[in-house]
Amino acid sequence: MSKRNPEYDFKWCPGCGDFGVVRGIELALADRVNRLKEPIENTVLVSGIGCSGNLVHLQEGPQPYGFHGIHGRTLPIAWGVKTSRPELNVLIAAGDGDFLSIGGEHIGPQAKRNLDVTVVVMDNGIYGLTKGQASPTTGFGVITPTTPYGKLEEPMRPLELYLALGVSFVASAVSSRPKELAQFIAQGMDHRGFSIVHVQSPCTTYNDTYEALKGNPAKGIEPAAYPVPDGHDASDLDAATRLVRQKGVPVGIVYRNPDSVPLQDRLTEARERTKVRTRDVDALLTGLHI
Ligand SMILES: Cc1ncc(C[n+]2csc(CCOP(=O)(O)OP(=O)(O)O)c2C)c(N)n1
Ligand code: SF4
Ligand SMILES: [Mg+2]
Repeated sequence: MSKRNPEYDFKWCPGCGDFGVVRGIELALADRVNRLKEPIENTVLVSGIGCSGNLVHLQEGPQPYGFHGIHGRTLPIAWGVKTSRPELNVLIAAGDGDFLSIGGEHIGPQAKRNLDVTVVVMDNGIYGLTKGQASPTTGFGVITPTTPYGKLEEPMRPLELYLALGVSFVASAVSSRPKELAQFIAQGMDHRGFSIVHVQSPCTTYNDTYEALKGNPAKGIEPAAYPVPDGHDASDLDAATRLVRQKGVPVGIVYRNPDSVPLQDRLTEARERTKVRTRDVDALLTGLHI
């Protein structure tokens, strides 16, 4: 994507949380360009399918390369981009359905490889584009077109899942605070290894969670979102796990593995070893050992 496509007529609904996410990404990329003196074209933004996936067409201002992928397969696409062009900064934007449901099987392997990409998960607790069906993060008992008698499954707890799978950087954010979100995304992109910024991004049409996240004292609603406590040690996996098991939505850097070794370093090291073996094979083939 070199400029915004004027023929692309998709529009988000008024108040959709995804507006805050797109702003967060724009700010994080502008910061990266300024700080690292890296051209914005060095970033490839891979998105999935959903209201969230349309983000790739809705960037304002200077544009990264964009790849509007297929549902649930942002990680395989990003893996291909990063392993063939390791010098590129690869950023992913995917919905909760896309990333955690159809695409859920890809998270574990990429966490174990420590693929050096950053994922921004846009969690509205629903399938927005296809008109409000239940997603993995939809709450228990919630009525949707696919759960007319109330959802029978407990909601998935993505932050716990990421930590259990070995994701080496995990942040949690809300879309209504795009500047803060931008800082988390920037830190995720700076991290060498697999980073996920999980964003609560309310769907004003099918699952409006603004009030639940922010709270409303007049109605006696406590805010679900709270800042990660100052004393939290993000390098401590046990502390991170305890934090995400608490009630509510922590906002901040949850975990950063200080010993993270990205896949690219392992590949480089493996190639060094392979070179030696190739020389031996060459020598055998040319008869030099005989
Ligand atoms: C393989 C495949 N299965 C199903 C669909 C239909 N589909 C498109 S978007 C979507 C769900 C989107 O939900 P989510 O990823 O949470 O994104 P949101 O729209 O909420 O941002 C589904 C089921 C599809 N496009 N491709
Ligand atoms: S349906 Fe929901 S997620 Fe999709 S654009 Fe509208 S408010 Fe946003
Ligand atoms: Mg969704």
